[in-house]
Amino acid sequence: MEALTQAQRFFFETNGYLVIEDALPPGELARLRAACDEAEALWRADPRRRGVRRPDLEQVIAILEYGPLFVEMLEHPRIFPMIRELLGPDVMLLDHDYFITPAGATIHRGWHYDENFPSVYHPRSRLMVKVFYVLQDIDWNGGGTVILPGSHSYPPGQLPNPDVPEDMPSSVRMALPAGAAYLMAGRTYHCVGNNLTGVERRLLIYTYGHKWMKVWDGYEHPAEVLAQATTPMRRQLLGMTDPYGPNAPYPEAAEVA
Ligand SMILES: O=C(O)CCC(=O)C(=O)O
Repeated sequence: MEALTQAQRFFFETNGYLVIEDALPPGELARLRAACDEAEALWRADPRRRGVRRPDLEQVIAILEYGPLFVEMLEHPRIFPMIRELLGPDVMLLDHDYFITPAGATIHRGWHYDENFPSVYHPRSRLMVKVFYVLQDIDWNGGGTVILPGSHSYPPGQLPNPDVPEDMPSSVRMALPAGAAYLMAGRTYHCVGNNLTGVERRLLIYTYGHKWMKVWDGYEHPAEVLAQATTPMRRQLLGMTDPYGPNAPYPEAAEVA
């Protein structure tokens, strides 16, 4: 059975992103928020922990290191099959973060591609897909990601970078309820929105690529995370398999000996 409906597939291929409104049921969302609160408290208590600490962005780098639930999220039963279908069976994790946009944060000329390799222009290939899990309601002015639909099929270097993110013509705002998720292609032009509310915005972000790519610098997995690779797919996702060897079967419940 295919993970994406035909309508979802067409939408993603045409627009370079896709919203899944009810990705996390209430119980799962509550567990995830509790785990994120715990991670955030640890991170705030110890400035040596890796991250970005700026008035316009707080980023807990390498969220997998903060507990097993974040590792389980790699293979989220609703979302991961969609990602695997979009990227192919050689899917691997590239980076993983917990993002907090502080209340009042404003972003200037922040539009960018995640997949910005000027010497590689293969508009019909897909190197990266990112999933954003929305942990609390995001208001219209609450700093939701601003996305330019269809920009993944433009040649790089041709799009403007307005000072106010929301001024980009034809852009859409990811103002979404808690429990939603959205997928975005690595070549889709996007920006963090201005958070004009009094509420912080919190998101979990996982970026997937292919197993012949390199895990992003700074996200190399420590032994405690690798020890949680209990299935062939997790081993592949964590970069523990031969980049050019056979792909992990999926679905696959078998434990690794
Ligand atoms: O926080 C966001 O809305 C977008 C984050 C972003 O730009 C990125 O992950 O590349």
